Amino acid sequence: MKNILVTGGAGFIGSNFINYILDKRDDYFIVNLDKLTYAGNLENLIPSEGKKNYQFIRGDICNAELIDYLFNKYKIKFVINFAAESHVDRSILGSEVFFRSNVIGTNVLLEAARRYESEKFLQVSTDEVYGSLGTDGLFTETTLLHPNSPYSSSKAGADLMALSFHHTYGVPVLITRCSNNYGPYQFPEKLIPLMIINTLNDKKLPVYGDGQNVRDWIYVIDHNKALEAVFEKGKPGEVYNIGASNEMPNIKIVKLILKELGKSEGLIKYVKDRLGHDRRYAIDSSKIAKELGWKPVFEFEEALSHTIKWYVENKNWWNRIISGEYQKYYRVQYGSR
Ligand code: NAD
Ligand code: TDX
Repeated sequence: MKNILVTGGAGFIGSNFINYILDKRDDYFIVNLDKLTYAGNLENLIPSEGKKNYQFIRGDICNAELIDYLFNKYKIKFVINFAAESHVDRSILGSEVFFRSNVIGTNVLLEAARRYESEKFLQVSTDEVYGSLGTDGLFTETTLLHPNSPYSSSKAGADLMALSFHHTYGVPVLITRCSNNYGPYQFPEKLIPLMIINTLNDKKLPVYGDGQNVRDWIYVIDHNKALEAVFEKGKPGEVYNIGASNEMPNIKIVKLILKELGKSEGLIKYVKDRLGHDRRYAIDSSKIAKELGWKPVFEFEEALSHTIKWYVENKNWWNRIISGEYQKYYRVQYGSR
């Protein structure tokens, strides 16, 4: 049995990961530690609830005493760190919590991993640490770090801290840098769920700037399978890029969503651009393909259509977010909507 501390497992990618992995493996015992910030939602984990190899704990990764207690109590030997403040616009509105959770929190986990001689520490990072690309070229694992937002700089800081723990203390750190994810359970502040829900509610679709910023999209289950491959077969001290070679300008995605839901492009509203908005991300994931045999399997338009269907069928999930107790968080929005 592998006793694994998964942090941030009530968020979008972490909950998809736990549901996916526990469905498949009974040799993992997962302790899911999540602070349940606005982005954490235990409803995401209903498929895993009650499993004997799953335990949820509410708490903060910055709480060193709690982390020590959990490593001790559950004999933790493995860590997968998803926990983070993850939204770029929020980091522009206020960066402190990003530094706290993303940098200090990762440091607290690394210190525990060092003391308890962890066998693996997987840091879930992002392609945004590389900064922005021009019209051509791809991010590789050796691209220099050039983070541009408070969010991406906090993630880059965490990556560097993790690599230093590998170099200095020999903590078996693995780092993954993935491109933009989409799929079920994504909090509707991010582009795709926000546009789907606004379309369903006949609300305007706020497209930043000229809509030509490019992101490289990957379905969340492809990301999770890549994380599984890195966790099982990755080489400590290495960085692995993860992406599905699916570059797309934002406006094209917005139009695809409108078409799928049979609504007019009249709903599109171009709004003030994001400050410091990165122009283009695109990932070269040939290293993980070559060394670990992972490749994405989901085709974009089909998986997007499946995602739209999920939001259509799970109105209660997002209605509780956009109305009621979560509304004050949902409304913390950047720019003019
Ligand atoms: P999310 O915002 O949906 O979820 C983050 C989770 O972390 C939430 O459940 C929240 O409650 C928890 N959390 C936040 N601060 C915490 C703290 N101090 N202690 C404990 N729990 C805390 O984020 P996501 O989109 O699922 O992203 C997960 C990870 O993947 C992040 O590290 C993010 O940087 C990275 N990532 C995301 C994407 C993407 O497209 N969403 C792409 C690449 C990498
Ligand atoms: O209302 C919007 N209008 C708009 O045009 C929103 C929310 C976004 N956008 C644009 C900004 C970006 O170019 O869409 C693109 C995607 O935006 P987000 O969904 O906010 O994602 P991004 O900023 O690219 O960051 C995401 O991918 C990398 C995640 O939030 C990060 O956690 C991850 O590391």
